[in-house]
Amino acid sequence: MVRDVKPDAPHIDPSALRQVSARAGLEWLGVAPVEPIGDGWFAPHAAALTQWLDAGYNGEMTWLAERAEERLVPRHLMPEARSALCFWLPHRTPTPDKPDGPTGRVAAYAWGRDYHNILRKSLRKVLRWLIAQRPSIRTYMSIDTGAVLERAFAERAGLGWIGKSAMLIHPKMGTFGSLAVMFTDEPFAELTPPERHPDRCGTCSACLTACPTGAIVAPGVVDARRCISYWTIEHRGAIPAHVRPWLGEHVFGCDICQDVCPWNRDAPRASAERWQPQHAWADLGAWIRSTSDALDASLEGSPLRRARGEGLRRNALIVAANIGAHSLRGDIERVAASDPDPVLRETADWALERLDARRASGACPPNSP
Ligand code: B12
Ligand code: SF4
Ligand code: SF4
Repeated sequence: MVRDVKPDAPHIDPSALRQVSARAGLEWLGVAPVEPIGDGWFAPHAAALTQWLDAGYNGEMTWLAERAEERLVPRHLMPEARSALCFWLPHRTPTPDKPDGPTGRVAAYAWGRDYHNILRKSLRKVLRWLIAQRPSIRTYMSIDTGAVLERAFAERAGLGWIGKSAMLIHPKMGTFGSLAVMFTDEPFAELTPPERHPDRCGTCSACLTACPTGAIVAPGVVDARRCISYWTIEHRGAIPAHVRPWLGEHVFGCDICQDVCPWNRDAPRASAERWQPQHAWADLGAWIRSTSDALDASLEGSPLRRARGEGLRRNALIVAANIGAHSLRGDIERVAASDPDPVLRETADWALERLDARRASGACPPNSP
């Protein structure tokens, strides 16, 4: 039985909620209804998740399957949930110039401070205000890591549509934004648009064509096992040899399907002041020479830490080989000879072989970096 808002509860003013969320630094707020048993508008999203998991597209991200029940039926996560407040935080700043020397490309969401922390702070401000309006209010917050299909709610809340790249596309802000969802037991029906946002991909298929690994296996469906983002961020341990060349120069994440999207062409950039893009380009040599623990510690407060020090150094070794960074040969040899981590030693051996092969094939001129 669905519980209604308590009769003694004062009604929360929806326009005031909008202002509060804007003051908390959240660029857009939309509200989606949470269906009683995860059906209604949510049903095709639930079906898409089931098919996706059945196909094994989650790779080794077993945590997605383990909490599938809550993703599929949001009220299993929070039985009293009536609405999902969906927030959008743009994160793309102007691209800093590529520095000299061997560098790896980092996905835009990780150029500055960890968006999880920024969103958490902002959402807490909204939550404090909600509690002041109705002390009995119940909420559940998901900032990326909750068992919530965030894009599905954001789409229903009118923030945009899910494009063929599987990205949520905001008509003004494009795709370079992070999402957060807060379930509440307040209906906020006034803020819910009557329908989902129309799909505006039209005949475009630029993302499908541009994805270098064919990871977008159908419109809106990404096979993580082919996605550079998965291998460089989520995968632990050795990256299989056949996958290593796929990384190209991508040392953490991948933005190719977003970079080619026409909806990003005129999208406003987030303020560099707020985001301070410090990690757009990774100094491969510095990462390879560092110890894994020291690298990890130096990245406090950055989303790069998700891959851990050893994962970042593994990626750096692969990218160094992919781009033919011969100047790093000595550093790579030191990892191959004496790094305590067997995965890194093996990856370094592979990198040295690949550098040799590139030079032998004439792919790298003698004076390459
Ligand atoms: C697991 C995960 C990944 C995995 C798997 C990617 C994937 N497509 O699922 C990997 C590691 C590969 C990944 C990569 C990236 N991710 Co990610 N990821 C997630 C996470 C944690 C869960 C996503 C999930 O549940 N996937 C399961 C599949 C089934 O869901 P889905 O891909 O969203 O598919 C939906 C639609 O496509 C739709 N759909 C598909 N077919 C059909 C058919 C019909 C009829 C309908 C109605 C719907 C439909 O239904 C699905 C469910 O809604 C979310 C955070 C969250 N809690 O939601 C972030 C999230 C989706 N990622 C995000 C980002 C930024 C990225 C990257 C851009 C990072 C980067 N630069 O490297 C890439 C982009 C890759 C891509 N093109 O999707 C953002 C997306 C923001 C946005 N604007 O959309 C999120 C929301 C994190 C956040 N809080 O901001 N990610
Ligand atoms: S993030 Fe890169 S590898 Fe993954 S789907 Fe997009 S273009 Fe393909
Ligand atoms: S690149 Fe084209 S097809 Fe892909 S998401 Fe953007 S508009 Fe849609």
